[in-house]
Amino acid sequence: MGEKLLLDADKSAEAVSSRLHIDRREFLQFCAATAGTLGLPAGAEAAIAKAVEKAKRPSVIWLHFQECTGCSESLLRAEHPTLEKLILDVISLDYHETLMAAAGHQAEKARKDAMAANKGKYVLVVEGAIPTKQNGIYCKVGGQTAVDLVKECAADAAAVIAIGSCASWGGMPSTIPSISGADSSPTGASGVADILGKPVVTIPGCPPNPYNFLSTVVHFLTFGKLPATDKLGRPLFAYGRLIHENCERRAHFDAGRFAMEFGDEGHRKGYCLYKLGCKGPETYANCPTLGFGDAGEGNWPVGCGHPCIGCSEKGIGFQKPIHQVAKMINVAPPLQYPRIVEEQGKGASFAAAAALAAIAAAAAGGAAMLTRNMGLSHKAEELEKAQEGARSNKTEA
Ligand code: FSX
Ligand code: SF4
Ligand code: F3S
Repeated sequence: MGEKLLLDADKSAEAVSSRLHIDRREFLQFCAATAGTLGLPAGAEAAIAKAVEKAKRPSVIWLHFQECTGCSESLLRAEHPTLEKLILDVISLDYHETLMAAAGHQAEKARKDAMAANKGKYVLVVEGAIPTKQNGIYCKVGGQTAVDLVKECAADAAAVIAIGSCASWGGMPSTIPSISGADSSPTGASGVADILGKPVVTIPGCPPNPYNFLSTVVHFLTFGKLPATDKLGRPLFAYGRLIHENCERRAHFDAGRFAMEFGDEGHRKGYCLYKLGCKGPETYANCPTLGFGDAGEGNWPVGCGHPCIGCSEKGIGFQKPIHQVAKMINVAPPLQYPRIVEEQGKGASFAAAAALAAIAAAAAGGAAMLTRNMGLSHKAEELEKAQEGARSNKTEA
């Protein structure tokens, strides 16, 4: 960052830290992390710091429909104090059924007042799916159906954000029961875009990563518009890549080392979970790079040893059986990884193995390489054992 930008960021941090009672350094770290998550160039943290300092807190109306409130919980339960402070102080949360003190008519009045006072300027956040069957009677708030409420609140909103898979595309409540003749969920649970008939920004995940929501809001504050999205309304900074592309177990996948059962040797050694039904190869999300709950790297489903169930992906999460293997889409073999069959420091050198893997992958072509590796779990282990044996024979000799 240039000296002027550094100074600017520092000034903003000073102001924000006294306003929100958070540590200056922590705030600057937050700005840098958000800029990184958004994929912004160096120096953007200064713009973010300034926006948080100066921007008038936008009014936010937050609706809850068919859901478990996990989206709100994940925002509020994050370990990092900055998160809850920022989310509650940077925006003006004027209506949120589970967080507001008001109830009944008072709460409804707060929503209507905020909407009238900020007409055309407020942000509407929707959490939960919207039931459509039988005129939407399965979810009512203050006597109004979810369908009517979301339409009313969206009419004068500056932006609509669907948080969580339920609001994005129906999520768990939209699961079609496996009974003959069923072609929709019992309540006809739908996503916000389907109800409004226009695209909205979606932050899918069950629950979604709170930092993806926060970064979207910060983008709105800093640039006055929502971030670029794909055709499903998902911000590209968070959902532009497959989980499989950034997974820390990817080297095992490429080397054909898979956990075959929960608790087997491969599982305990942290091998790839593809054969246990991991949906990372067909799920777009930044879970491996962001992690969850501020608990450090590796704290995400696959990092903890559970296959990704594709909770953020329409047609995969809650729909495709957990044990079913993923469809391989858009897989590029990572040239930067070494084969992991050889141990580092023994046999082939790390760099040599990496070079060999790169040449082999490039020569064989991604698809061929992947197909070849797919059944290698056991062969790789046999090969490893044979090499281990050869090495110990050599040492003994
Ligand atoms: Fe729950 Fe939210 Fe899942 Fe849905 O997150 S965590 S059921 S996405 O709407 O509350
Ligand atoms: Fe990671 Fe799953 Fe891909 Fe294996 S299949 S590399 S565990 S995302
Ligand atoms: Fe969900 Fe898979 Fe991420 S299960 S949280 S999309 S790793």
